[in-house]
This record gives sequence, C-alpha cells and structure tokens, in this order.
Amino acid sequence: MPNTPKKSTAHKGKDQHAAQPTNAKTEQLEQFQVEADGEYLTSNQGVRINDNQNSLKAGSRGPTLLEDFLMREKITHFDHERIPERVVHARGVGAHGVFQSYGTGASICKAAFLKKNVETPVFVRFSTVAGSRGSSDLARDVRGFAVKMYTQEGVFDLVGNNMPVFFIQDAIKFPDFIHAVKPEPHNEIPQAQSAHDTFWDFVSLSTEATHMIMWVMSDRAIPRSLRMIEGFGVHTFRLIDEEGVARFVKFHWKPVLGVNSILWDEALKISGKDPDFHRRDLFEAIDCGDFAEWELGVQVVEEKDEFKFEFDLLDPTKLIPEELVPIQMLGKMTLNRNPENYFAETEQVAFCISHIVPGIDFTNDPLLQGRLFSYLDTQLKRLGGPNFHEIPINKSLAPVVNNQRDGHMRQTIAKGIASYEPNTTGGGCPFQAGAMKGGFTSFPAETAGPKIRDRSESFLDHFSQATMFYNSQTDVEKEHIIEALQFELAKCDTPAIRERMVGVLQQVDNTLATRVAEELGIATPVKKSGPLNQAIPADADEKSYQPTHKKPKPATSDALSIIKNLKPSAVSRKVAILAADGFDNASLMEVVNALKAAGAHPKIVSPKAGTISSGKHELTVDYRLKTVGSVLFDAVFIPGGAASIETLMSEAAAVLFVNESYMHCKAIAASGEGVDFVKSSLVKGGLPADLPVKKVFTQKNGVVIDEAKLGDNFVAAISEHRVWDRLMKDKIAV
Ligand code: HDD
Repeated sequence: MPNTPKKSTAHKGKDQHAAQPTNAKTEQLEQFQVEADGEYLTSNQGVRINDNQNSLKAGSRGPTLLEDFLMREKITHFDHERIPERVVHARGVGAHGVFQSYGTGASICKAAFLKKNVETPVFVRFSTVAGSRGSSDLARDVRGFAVKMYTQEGVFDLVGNNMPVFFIQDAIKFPDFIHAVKPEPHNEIPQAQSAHDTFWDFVSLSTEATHMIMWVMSDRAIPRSLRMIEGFGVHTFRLIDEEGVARFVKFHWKPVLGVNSILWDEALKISGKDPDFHRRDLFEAIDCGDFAEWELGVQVVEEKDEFKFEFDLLDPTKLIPEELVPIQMLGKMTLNRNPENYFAETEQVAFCISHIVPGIDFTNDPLLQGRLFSYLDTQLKRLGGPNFHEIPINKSLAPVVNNQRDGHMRQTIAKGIASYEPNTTGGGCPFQAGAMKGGFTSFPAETAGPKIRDRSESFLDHFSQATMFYNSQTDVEKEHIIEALQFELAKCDTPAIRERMVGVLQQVDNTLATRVAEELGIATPVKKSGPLNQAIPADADEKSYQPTHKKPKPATSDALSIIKNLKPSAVSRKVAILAADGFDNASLMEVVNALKAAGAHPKIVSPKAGTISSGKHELTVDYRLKTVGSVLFDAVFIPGGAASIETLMSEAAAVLFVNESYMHCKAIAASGEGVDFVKSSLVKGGLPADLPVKKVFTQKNGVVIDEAKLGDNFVAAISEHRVWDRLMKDKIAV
C-alpha cells in the first residue's frame, strides 16, 4: 500500500480525470493573455520606458552607446523572433473549437471523450505540405488536418490529411519524398509546387505513390475553403473497448458544408489576388458566426476480419471503400473561435501522432510507426527543447504529474524533494495508475518474425485503387485530373521523366495516359523498361509479385467523387454585386435579401471605393473592383440602372469579371440593363456571339436574368456550386 503523501504536490488523486467544462481551455489560455493596451511601455523587466524613438547617444549627432540596454534588449528580442518553420506543413492556419460526442462510440472505445454528451475543447491546424510559411494557400497540394483534443484523460492528436491515402508505404522514404517535392536544391525553385522534375522523377520511380497521385491531381487538392474539406486519419488505428477488445478503425472527418473545390485556373489567379484566401476565409467565417463543422466517424473492422480485403489494412496507400465498410458517426466538431495570436497559438502548436489516450492504439503500419518517432523529434528542434508541452496552446487540461524536471524554458515550479519514483520522500507520489485507474496500456498485439528490412507482398499492388479512384469520378472530374497531369508534366524539363510517368498512368487507365501523352507529344503506349513497381527487385520476375489473393472489391466507389456527393447550399457563399452610382435599388435589395436569407454573404463591388448611390439610397462599397477579381467570389449579380451599367460598360475589369465567372462555371444573375451588360460582356470576352447569347439564356444554365423570383432562382443556382454543363457541353476551356 502506498504511503500518504508527506507534502502537498500537484497530485489531485482520483479527481484529476473529472469532466472538464468546454471553456476550460479558453480559461487556461486567458491566464497567459496580456492586453496590448497597458498604460505605459515597459522593458521586459517592467521598467517604464521614457523614449521609444531615440537611442542613447554621445551627443544628439554622436554615436550610439553600447550602454543603451533598452535598445539592446529590444533589438536582441527582435533578432530572435523567428523559430524554424515546420519542415513540412509550414503554411497553416488554426482555430479553436469543441468536439461533442454522440456517445455512439462508447461501445467500441473506452476513451472518456467518446462518452455521451462529453464536450472536449479542440484546436485545429490546417496546412499545405510543400510550401514555405509565406507561400500561397492555393497551391495544388494535400491539406493537413491536425486536431488536438484536450481530453480529460490527456491530449489526443489526430494528425491527418484531407486525402485518405499517402504517397509512400514506409516512413524511411519520407525524407526522399519531401526532398523531391520541395523546391529543387540548386536554385530553390519552384515554391509550393509539385510541377517540377524532382517530384515526378521520384513518384514515377516509386509507383506506390500512384493512388495518391490521382488524389493530388484531382480537385481535392484545390479546395474552395478549408471548411469544405474532408479529413482522414489515413492509417488504420485500433480502438479498445472497456473489455479490452480491439477493433481496427479508419478515422474520417465529414464537413457539414460538403466538399467543394475550385478550378485550377482560379487557383492560379487567387494565388496572385489573395494568397491568404483560405486563411482569410476561415478567419472571417468564424468571426461572423459561420462556424466550421465536421462530423467525426470511423470505419470499423473486427480483428477477425483483418485479412478479408484485397489490400492490406496496414498499407497507407489503400483506403477501405465506404461501400464495403460504412462510416459510423461518433460526434461533431465545431470551430468557433479564432486564435488571439498567430505565433503563440498556431505557430507554436505541436502535434505528435504519439499523443493518444487510453482506448486508442496504433497498428504496425510502417508509415505510422516512423511517424511515432518523427513528430516528437521535430518539436524538440522547432520549439527548442523538451518543455514544449508547457507552452499554453500545448498544455494538457488533465493534470501533468511526473518526475521529469528542468530543461530549457521550464515553467513548472515543482515543489518537494521527490523527483524520482519509487520514493518515500514524497509519500510515494505520484503513483503508477495501473490499468484500473485509467493508466494507458498498450494493446497486447501478437508480434513475431525475423528482424528483416522488407516489404510485405500484400503491399505490392500499386494500381488497383488508383484505377478505382479514377473510375469513380464524373466526366468533369476526370477531365480535371487529365488537365492537372498535362499541366504538371509539361513543367518537367526532362523528357524521360514525362515518358516514365505516362507509362505509370497506362497502368491506371489507357485513355487517361493517352490524353496526357498527346499534350506532351509522347506516343502511346510507352515502351516499358524494367519492372514498373519499384518495390520489386530489378532482377525479379514481376509476375510472381502480383497479388494472388483475389477478393471481392468494388470497381468504383461513389464516395470518392466530389460532384456525386454535392450538398446543395448557398450558406456562407460570397457573392459579388457589381454596381456603380445609379444602380436599381429595388432589384438589388431583392437579391441581397434572398442571399442573406439563404445564409450567403452579398458584397458590393464597385469601380471606386467609398459609397455608391441609387439617387435615393446609399450603399457602402465593400471592395474596389480592380483590387479584387471574380475568382474571390462564388457568384455575381449585376443589377440594372442605366447610369450604373454605363459606368460598368467602360470598365474592362467589369467585363472580365463577368467573363471569368462564366468560364469558371459560376452562377450569374442580372436585372434590367444588367442583362445587356452580361450579354455584351460575354461577346466582348471572346465567346462566340451565338453561344453565350443563345445557349446561355435559352438553357438558363446558371445564368438567371430578369425573372420573377430573381433572388430565389439565383440562390438555387448558387447552391449547385458550379454549372459543370458549361464545361462539358459548351466546351469552354479554362
Ligand atoms: Fe507528417 C507535420 C500529416 C506522414 C513527419 N504531418 C504534419 C502535419 C500534418 C501531417 C497534418 C502538420 C501538423 C501541424 O499542423 O503542425 N504526415 C501527415 C500524414 C501523414 C504524414 C497524414 C501520412 C499518413 N509525416 C509523415 C511521415 C513523417 C512525417 C511519414 C516522417 C517520418 N509531419 C512530419 C514532421 C512534421 C509533420 C516532420 C513537420 C512539422 C511537425 O511535424 O510538427 O514531423
């Protein structure tokens, strides 16, 4: 029996895992917040500063004195403001929120945060992978989706992406892969782009990347908003129930707004118009109460079914089709509060895949196993030492009680003389909890086998799921994948790399490979040189490496298409109202009211900043026309009003606005003289006179003009997100 503690310590006995109020993390962070509006400037030692404009000099025109401790303190601190940016996922944005459990997971997982109605504070950081901290949000890239849950049993980090598979199967390949995708080492070009030789060289030589390549070349890599991406834990994890029974799971985050993406031409332009597009979108949405929401779900596979599938559950380049194992929803996450300070919170947050709580455990996925080492190691470098868990954003809400001591920047003032265990000097405290008192116990998975550097044969099928993904897309989505590959490979300088990649694509789909090859001036089929699957030794007979276990698998999976799963809604869409002095107030207000009622955000865009007037009514201009562009909006409305339209007619930027909106398949509405403006703009924009005027208006394909219920019909058109018929039927190239 343990002794009674002699001295009071931070140990709180059995209460330490008591339920946390939702705002507990907010309160914890508030203790560290300092208002910037204190009355007087002080030094870091609290000494009031008399003059912050002039350094201490020998005479007013003389040299600055080394003695100026105030200037030296200020400049020294400035010189040390930067910490190393993340080696990957450097560009990111974060938000606070809460996870509310439905209780539906309680039967398969003993973790307290999955019990019914438990609310757990969270901090989420979204990111791109390849670009530096200052790169554009709109790079064609994977989006990181890292969630830190401050559960009552400790911190749980679910460090995932917006794509359910990964490029490589073994963590030992990660540095090579990242070196290949990052800017080339001799000239540090290109920034935040995979469209260059080294990336395509690597992935064409590592065919395990083929499935992920399909995802990255799809519209998933260019989201409309971070609020409209899915999230995936990628690896197969384990959940353990109260009885100690383990099940395999894949984690999924499903966005309430549905998944939506933009066109590549828009992405290129947004990178210039507003490289902070996603960051701004998330910040503004939370700021105005459009909270971002996701449901957390799991696909569950019983231990006995581990080998039921065509693929290996431990292979991170494979997904479990939802048609085979449906997702069970466990709870809902709402992001409802912006950080107070980017550096203190979003930059210093430290995710580690090893941060798990009782009820969750790992599997032998070799990518996951390597990540278990990498994240802790990277935080030590990035945040400067072993005490990064004490930084407010990383601090656990469950009490932290142990004998770890000291180190750079230690905050905790540990009392007492017992800094070891077992002890009697501290009354034995803190004690090991043991499994019965909530101590973490690893699932006793059977492990045996020779020590060997090898890859399981069950990992060798590199193409089936790439083909399944491609075949699951609509024609529009397939077209986008083809165009993305044409764009990227045309940026490769080395012909052999392009050719090798076309050879890989032939393994996925012949039409896909042929369409890409045509644009690159390559004849198909490409002659094969050596085994395509690079995991197979060069001198091996490739046939003997083909998977022998043929098990049922779907040829397609509708869940993999964005368009097939569209959730029609105009909620939080940003709509431009293009107008100038003399606008028609009645139609403008009808549309504005309909948009607001649907949860969309109408914004007045006008040639000049300030205000515009209808004669009787005055409106504040939200954006000056030439400062923005159609790519920053989801739709456009041009109200009538002779004088307003006359002004717009003479603005090339307004004509471009309408044309780009049309080409990007966005909903367009017009009333009165605005209708003529749309017609003449489209003709001026280079579309054949008979195409837009006849087809656009007779088919009403997302162009709503002068109708009764103009506002409602416009909202209906916006809710469809895009009018893809324009791309396919009218053959508009963007
Ligand atoms: Fe990683 C950051 C996601 C494989 C090594 N990773 C990082 C972040 C996300 C992911 C979302 C950003 C976290 C943040 O916002 O701070 N990484 C993934 C996923 C992977 C994956 C979903 C595959 C399924 N990562 C992976 C491997 C390794 C790493 C195989 C190394 C062996 N990842 C890191 C890292 C980073 C990181 C170097 C950089 C910054 C950081 O950790 O905190 O440790």
